Amino acid sequence: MMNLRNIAIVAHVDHGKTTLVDAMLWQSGTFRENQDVAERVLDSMDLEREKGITIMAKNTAITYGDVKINIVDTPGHADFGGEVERTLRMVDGIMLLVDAAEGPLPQTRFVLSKALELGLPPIVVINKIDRQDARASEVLNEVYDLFIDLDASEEQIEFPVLYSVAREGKCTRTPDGQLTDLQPLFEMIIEHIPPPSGDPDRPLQILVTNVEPDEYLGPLAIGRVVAGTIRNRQRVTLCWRDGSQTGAAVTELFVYKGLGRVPVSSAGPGEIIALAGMSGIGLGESIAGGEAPKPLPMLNVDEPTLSMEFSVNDSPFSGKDGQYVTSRHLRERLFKEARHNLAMRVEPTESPDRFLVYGRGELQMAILIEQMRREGYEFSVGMPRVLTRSVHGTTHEPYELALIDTAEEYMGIVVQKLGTRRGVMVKMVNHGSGRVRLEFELPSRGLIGYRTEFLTDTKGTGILTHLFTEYRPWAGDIVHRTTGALVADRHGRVTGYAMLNLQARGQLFVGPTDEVYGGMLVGENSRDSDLDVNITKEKKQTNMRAVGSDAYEKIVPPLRLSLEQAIEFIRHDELIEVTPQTLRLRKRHLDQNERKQHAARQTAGADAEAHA
Ligand SMILES: Nc1nc2c(ncn2[C@@H]2O[C@H](COP(=O)(O)OP(=O)(O)OP(=O)(O)O)[C@@H](O)[C@H]2O)c(=O)[nH]1
Ligand SMILES: [Mg+2]
Repeated sequence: MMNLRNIAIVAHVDHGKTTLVDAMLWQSGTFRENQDVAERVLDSMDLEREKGITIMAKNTAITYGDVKINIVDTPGHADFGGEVERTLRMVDGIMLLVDAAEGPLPQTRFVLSKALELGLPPIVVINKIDRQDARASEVLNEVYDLFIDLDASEEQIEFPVLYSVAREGKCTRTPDGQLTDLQPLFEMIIEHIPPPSGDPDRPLQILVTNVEPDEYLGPLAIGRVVAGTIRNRQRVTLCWRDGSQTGAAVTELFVYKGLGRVPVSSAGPGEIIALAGMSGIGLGESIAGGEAPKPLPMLNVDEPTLSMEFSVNDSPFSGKDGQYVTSRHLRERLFKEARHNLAMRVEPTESPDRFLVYGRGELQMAILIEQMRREGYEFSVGMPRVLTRSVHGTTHEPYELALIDTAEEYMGIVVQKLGTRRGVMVKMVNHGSGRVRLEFELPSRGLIGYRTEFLTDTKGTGILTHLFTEYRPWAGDIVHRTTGALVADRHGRVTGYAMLNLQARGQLFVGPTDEVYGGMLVGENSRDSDLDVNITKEKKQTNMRAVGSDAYEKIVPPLRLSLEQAIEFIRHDELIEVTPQTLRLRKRHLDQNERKQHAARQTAGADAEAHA
């Protein structure tokens, strides 16, 4: 059997995983000396490159000496925790990266707890020791504390440690030792991560942990050979989630090499493979062989904590620039997503035009929305709602641990704002550097819509991360947005004249000549109630000379909300209209009278949803 190691690289967001994988690829001779390779090459999706974050876990493989190392790069953002959970089932150990200044953060804790549960041995890499504010030794102690906190076994706590500057592809075994290339890291992996076990002669068992589209071959099932040997052209049994089994034939068999896949004729236990011909098989299901095919335990990941309504776009501008606009299109696309993404679930509603999408967080939802609009879909989405549970007759809701890093001067406003959102401060650390680290426990509800406010309050310098912890009794009302909206009362084009008159009322979201419709949100009202306005008003011809053209220079530039900002802004009676070209905010009920009737029926607990 080939000398093999399977390892996942895990960490909190931005601690340098993808950068370290870059360096490992270069130093294992995957690229030619003068090859032109993008930085963070594994972040290959458009949205990943734009946002500078990893969204999907990805496989790559390198060879060091005569050992092949399969490496899985994972996302660090909490919303994509589902990706990490399934990834861990492919590997025999982890590289836990921790930023030498930031130390362990919520997602470090989450991924480590999942790895420890599976009994995976860790290698700890303290990265970014080149940072001015690096405090490697202290951070190592925090990592030990975290292991103890998570009830790690004796063996797990005796992890080997490396210190690195991933960006330069360098590391050292001691905090102030001489930096060398990554040889110590490769050696550590080979020494400390066990080779996969498994009998090549036993009946075949493969756990499907990913499905990737391929233009020519159709969907490829990616997974790990847990037992037995898979051969190209072989007949196998697909073991479905509902317990049923069907036959299929392997039409192509690949293993990973560098950034790509190479065809092979067979692969043994421990290999991470891609298979064509396994039509329809989904994440968490398995592929088996032999006379009496035996499925592997189904893969499950943590439950979603929030939901968002996706509906057909029924605005007057519907169908103007989207390619896919019907409820059938929406339905197929959403159900496809749920099949490929274990941390997401889709449910139909009583209306064929509306679906509930369940997920882990606002960013995860925003990424799905952004992907869909790029693919040509047009639809509406509502405000995120948390999922409540009934425990012995009382309503429970999800709680988060929120970690905040901010300059001391903004601490007051942060504490005050989170207080009104039912946050309780449980820890405060002052590193004496002018920055403080605060920990809050609060309902997930309290964080919905907070990020934008937080960034404004801390002048863009604060860091906010959070992690779902547990369900607790309902905390009571939380005020989401205290301001009302400026709502267009008719269809037409926005005029500069109308904007000049309206801008004293609040921040406008639209600019001159934008087309609006009745019921569309054109701005934020500075008062707490909605105000219907005519933003298409033309100036009377007779006054033409009274206002010179320079008056239009007084128009305050509109605030064009980003998708994330829009998601945070809308209330339960509002929607975001998403099309490939534009984002518009609107009232759910466009008609003024209908809106008034519904407003009367609103209930206090409208930001939650009952969940059995
Ligand atoms: N100073 C310093 N910066 C680094 C180092 N390694 C990575 N970075 C920077 O840290 C940022 C984040 O790096 P990534 O590799 O994208 O981090 P990641 O852990 O893959 O992030 P996610 O996948 O989104 O969780 C980038 O701007 C890197 O250039 C390092 O050793 N030192
Ligand atoms: Mg990354």
